[in-house]
Amino acid sequence: MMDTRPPLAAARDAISAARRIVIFTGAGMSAESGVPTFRDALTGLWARFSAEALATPEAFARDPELVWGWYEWRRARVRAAQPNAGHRAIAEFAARRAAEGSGGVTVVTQNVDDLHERAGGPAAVHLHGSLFAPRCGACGAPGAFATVEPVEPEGGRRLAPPRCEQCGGALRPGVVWFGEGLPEAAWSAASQAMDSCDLVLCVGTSALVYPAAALPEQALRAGATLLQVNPGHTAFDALARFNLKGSAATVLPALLCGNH
Ligand code: BV8
Ligand code: ZN
Repeated sequence: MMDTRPPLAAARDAISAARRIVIFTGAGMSAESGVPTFRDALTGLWARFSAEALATPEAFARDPELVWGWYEWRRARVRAAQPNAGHRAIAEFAARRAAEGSGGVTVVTQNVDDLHERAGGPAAVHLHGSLFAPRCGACGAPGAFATVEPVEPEGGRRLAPPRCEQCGGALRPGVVWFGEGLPEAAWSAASQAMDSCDLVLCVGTSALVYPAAALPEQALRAGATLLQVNPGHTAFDALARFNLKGSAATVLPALLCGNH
């Protein structure tokens, strides 16, 4: 029987009927906060590189100052950014469901920013690490940033990574680089959430990077409904029961909090 309801209304009904929801986010979630996505061309010092080329252990080994400078530039952009209406809608929605006891909401993100947390939402499962958790590249000991936060020039700069207090090795960003395995704890938490959810809401991801992109497919195989919010086309278009073609900060408040 043809579903004649407008997609937003039908999607809202599917969400209210769902018991356990996973919200799976990518770079598009933070785009309206001024954080560039991976599809956006790099600028300044890094204009001649692709993000995929810089976010590798090989690039860091070859030129640690170039790569550390890039991450410090990105961290400065995130510190200067604010959660957008999409992040806030997720936080409000999760709090309301918890208060009503109408089922859990798990946020699983590919993003290395802290905007989900700063929006007051549930701590997200960070599949690809964080810009705020440096560690020693040699002994793995957690590292710390300079107490006085440096001002990063707009176009970026080369910056020597700080030294590890334990072994003197160079600190590296606490992110997962291409060719590196994902943190075990985050992967198993995300995998369990996908297996036990009845709806997965994918927001702002191109679904190109694996193994993260395989997670919503895993939820589908476990019988969940897939709902997508993305202004563009992605590999999830064909898998989604509802495709809401719009931005995170405009669609999520209407979808999750009924503010339209
Ligand atoms: C590994 C942290 C082995 C670093 C990141 C299978 C098939 C093909 C390739 C592979 C495969 N398996 C592995 C690979 C290789 C590789 C990979 O997937 N390559 C891709 C490029 C083809 N994967 C890996 O290397 C992984 N590791 O396989 O290791 C191994 C295994 C065990 C033990 C040892 C080794 C590691 C992958 C993780 C890499 N790290 N980030 C950093 O941030 O610097 S990935 C990084 O890129 C992000 O975290 C994110 O995951 C990805 C970017 O994707 P999105 O988030 O989706 O963002 P994108 O910019 O692409 O798209 C934005 C979307 O938003 C668009 O759709 C757009 O339309 C939309 N949008 C825009 N504006 C808005 C919006 N939506 C809503 N609102 C808006 N306003
Ligand atoms: Zn060390």
